[in-house]
Amino acid sequence: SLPAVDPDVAATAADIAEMEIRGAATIADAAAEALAKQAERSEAASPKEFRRQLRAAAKTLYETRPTAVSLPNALRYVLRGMSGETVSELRASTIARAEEFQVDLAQAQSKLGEIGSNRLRDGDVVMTHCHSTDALSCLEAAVEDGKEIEAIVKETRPRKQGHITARQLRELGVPVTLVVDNAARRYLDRADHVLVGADSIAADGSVINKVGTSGLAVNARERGVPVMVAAQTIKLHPDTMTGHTVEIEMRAEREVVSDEERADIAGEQSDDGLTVENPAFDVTPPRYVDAIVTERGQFPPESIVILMRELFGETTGEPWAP
Ligand code: RUB
Repeated sequence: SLPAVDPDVAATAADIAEMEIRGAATIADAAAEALAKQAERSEAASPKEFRRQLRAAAKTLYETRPTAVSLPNALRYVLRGMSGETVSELRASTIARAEEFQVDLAQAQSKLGEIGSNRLRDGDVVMTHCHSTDALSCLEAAVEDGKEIEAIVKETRPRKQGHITARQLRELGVPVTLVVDNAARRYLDRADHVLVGADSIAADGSVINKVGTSGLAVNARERGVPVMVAAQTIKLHPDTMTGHTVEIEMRAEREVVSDEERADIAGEQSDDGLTVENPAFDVTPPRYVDAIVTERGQFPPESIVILMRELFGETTGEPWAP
């Protein structure tokens, strides 16, 4: 069994599980920082003990939410950079590697933003779903280039991440129309692009993102509105190259109905026959996606596997595997 983790690591894990820390890139950043904290605080007496502690921290962070591959990709990146013969060398290399990861993540996001902004023209209207820092980076770069952009922001039930998107777009000076999810198809008439992020991208180019993305993409295709996915390469899911499918997180029913509402729906009946399901993500097939924008350039979804092989070709196993 693995040793206990630093309280700060446990707190970060709890924040990810409860979505105080959320969104694939932000989760990855927090996970790298937590590993650095574990390294910094470690009082391990031997290199072996130090490695065991770091593996335990990685496992605790990994077990929070299953869908965003940026999390295991971040853990793997940091743990693979752990090197040295002594505890102090291991500590220093882990901390440096985590920092490098965080710097690269921020740089990749701004590079991706510049690339993605090339798809947006002056006067364009963009429809968003959920809250994606990668997607916002594209909008921010377009605004910085002096383009006038308007946004139609889907509320995104049940957690209303659309409110975060709306607030950040207003901070950029972008006019925002906030709509309930059910109004999306109606408002697609006014949109020049659908722009979303991703939690994972599979080898066949499928995009795993906030539930509702797939329906939005199908409707957008029907209306002729191009769908753009902003996703750093850390969102590429290496296991899908060998046929693994991405696990879709099922969250608590209380996010959808309160205990009171549930009792009200059940009425006189026993509530055994009432099921409330709350999948947090869904899968958009590649044929509904026009472009995946990464920090390495834009790709049609069907060709993303080439980039994936180049970047993750030899990646296998769990992030904390020795
Ligand atoms: C967040 C979500 C975001 C992606 C991309 O879901 O689906 O679109 O994580 O975000 P949740 P980013 O709110 O359940 O975490 O571009 O910031 O990585």
